[in-house]
Amino acid sequence: MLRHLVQTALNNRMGIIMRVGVIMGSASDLPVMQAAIDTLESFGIEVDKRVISAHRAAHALMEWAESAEDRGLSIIIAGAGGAAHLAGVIAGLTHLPVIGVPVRSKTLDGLDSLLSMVQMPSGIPVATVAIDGAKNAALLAVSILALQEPELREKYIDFRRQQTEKVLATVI
Ligand code: AIR
Repeated sequence: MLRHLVQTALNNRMGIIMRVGVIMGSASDLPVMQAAIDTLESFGIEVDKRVISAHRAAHALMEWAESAEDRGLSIIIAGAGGAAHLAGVIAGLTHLPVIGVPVRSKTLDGLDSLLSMVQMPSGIPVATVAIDGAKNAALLAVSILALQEPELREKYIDFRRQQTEKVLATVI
């Protein structure tokens, strides 16, 4: 937490404000979506967190998505379960990149979430990750932002290197 605050303060001092929106359809999605929040924050990225249901609060969602760029967001990560239209609706309302996280559902184990999110019609993309793949959603956002930010690029490459080293150091 402290590391994140220091990193964000440093970024802000350097005029670099990287802000990603993490939105979910219900507070019940938070245990899954927390991995996206934690991962983004570990890279010093500011997170704008919200719970807005595409079905229960459609008008509020429209307002949130349409003002996303003006509020400084550059990428949106949207997690929802069941009839998971959240990411697709947001993608239809903004030109910002949208990454969808299908959240595992009780009845169909998340297959419903996955299919309703991944099967977008041509012209409106949602980059859908695996069921409950919130961490990968954040890493994808980091790698996109890293294209423009050399320091973030170094950090991301370092993260990948450490991960590889850890795998290769595994003794069985
Ligand atoms: N949901 C909420 N509004 C529209 C959808 N698809 C999803 C939430 C959550 C699931 O419904 O994203 O994954 C169950 O929500 P709740 O609030 O009943 O726990």
